[in-house]
Amino acid sequence: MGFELIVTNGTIVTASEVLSPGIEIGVKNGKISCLGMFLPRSDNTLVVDARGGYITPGGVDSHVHFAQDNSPTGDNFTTGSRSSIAGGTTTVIAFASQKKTETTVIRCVEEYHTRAKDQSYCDYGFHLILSNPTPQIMATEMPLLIEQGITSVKLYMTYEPLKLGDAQLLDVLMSARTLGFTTMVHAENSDIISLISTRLEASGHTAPYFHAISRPQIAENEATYRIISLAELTDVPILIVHMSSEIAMKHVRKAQTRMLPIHAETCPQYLFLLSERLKATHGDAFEGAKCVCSPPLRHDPKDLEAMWTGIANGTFTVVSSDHAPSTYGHSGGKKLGLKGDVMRYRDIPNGVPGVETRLPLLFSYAGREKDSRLSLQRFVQLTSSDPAKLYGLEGMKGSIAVGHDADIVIWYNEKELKDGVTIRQSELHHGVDYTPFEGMRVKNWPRLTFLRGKKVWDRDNGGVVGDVLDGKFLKRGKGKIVVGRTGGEVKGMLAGERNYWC
Ligand code: DUC
Ligand code: ZN
Ligand code: ZN
Repeated sequence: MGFELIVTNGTIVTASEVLSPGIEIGVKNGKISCLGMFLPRSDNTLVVDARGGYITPGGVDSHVHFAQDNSPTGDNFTTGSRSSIAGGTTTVIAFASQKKTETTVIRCVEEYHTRAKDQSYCDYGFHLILSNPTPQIMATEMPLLIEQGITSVKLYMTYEPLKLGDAQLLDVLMSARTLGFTTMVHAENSDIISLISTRLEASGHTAPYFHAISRPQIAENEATYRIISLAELTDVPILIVHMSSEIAMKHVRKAQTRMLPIHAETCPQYLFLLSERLKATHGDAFEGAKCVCSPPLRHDPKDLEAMWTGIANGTFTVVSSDHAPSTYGHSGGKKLGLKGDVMRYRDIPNGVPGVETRLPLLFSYAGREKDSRLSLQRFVQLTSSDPAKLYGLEGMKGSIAVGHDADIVIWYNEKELKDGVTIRQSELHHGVDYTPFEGMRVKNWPRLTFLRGKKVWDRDNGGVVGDVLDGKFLKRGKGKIVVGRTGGEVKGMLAGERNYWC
């Protein structure tokens, strides 16, 4: 049998190369089986003309929230994954979230499987949110989950219903050391936020804008330094999610310079949006609720600039969307923070949608134009290949290379789309009723998306042409360390001192 699909006449971008335009992709059984020139066609080969556009790997969005209990008006797997493929993302890693009252995680993971199975347009995996990491769970249930392909956890240092204290964080890190799962951390100091919030509330400062005032950069800074210290103490790799401030990012940079395996993630909202977006607009005093996310949007364009520097200089390993959707117009969504005329930012569900806009926003700044901020290869690293490595999908996802799943995005030839695309809620495919990026212009958009060799998105001919039965659960292996290494000595400790207690 020949190739079932050949993609021709495009420029393939990988994490390390921009290949010559003549190179074609040959696909067999849903996998990339050949990269070469003048690949042989058979009668059964579908030849897709990339029309001189760039070809990148399907996006791997390693941080999305679909079908979570705490955002009942947001996206389920069907709407969230539909939005994913329309924006070129073919793999998402969502969350199965343990409640603090639960003394098992098996039930919760099973429940999230039922929320996704046969309801996803793209491939998916789960991270486990651990809010009650009992010794029993860590000793007996985590090994089972790892066998089942759930090889990462998210820990919170803030939010009463989710947060772990330092002793609990250390216990989980010690388990990660033994079991090898990847640990993601939401780093903000809970007590700082709580004290400021109580005082803001007492003085009547409760409109959405005060969300940003209640979570200053110092809260992110302190928690970031603390979790890096705990990770260094236990010699365990971590990834700090959704970073937004330069002062916190500098701790990561410094740790990486010391070769510690500290990874970091940022998101488009921290590259493009400022806290002014939390203020009243369009005559709607509450509209800022649409941009309530945590950490909050920061105040100064220099804050955005700093995140772009982290993108370019390698501090960030991944750019995820942190798609955390809550409908604005629904009383169970963002409007939970509005009781009659009274606005209360503490009751507004946190998060912004963005799974569909992540790739187009970042791709607009990738390349060699005057206004480019990252190379095309770095775009691929941040959005596909490095999240795949970090979360145990290496060899399967995130790369246009032989043996990988044929997850492929074909962008427009720039001449075809001279004016770019203006982001409009009316054109997006998620289940929420707004986008924080409304009206922003991007230079390009995925014209075609393929999932394991099947066309699932064709912007000019039918839009979403995939099916909810296309997406499959990804049994992930253990993640790789992308930055730094374990096994280093700790400042002020004797060589091998850890062996006394580790
Ligand atoms: N953390 C997330 O990861 N997403 C949304 C809100 C939050 O606090
Ligand atoms: Zn978080
Ligand atoms: Zn999140």
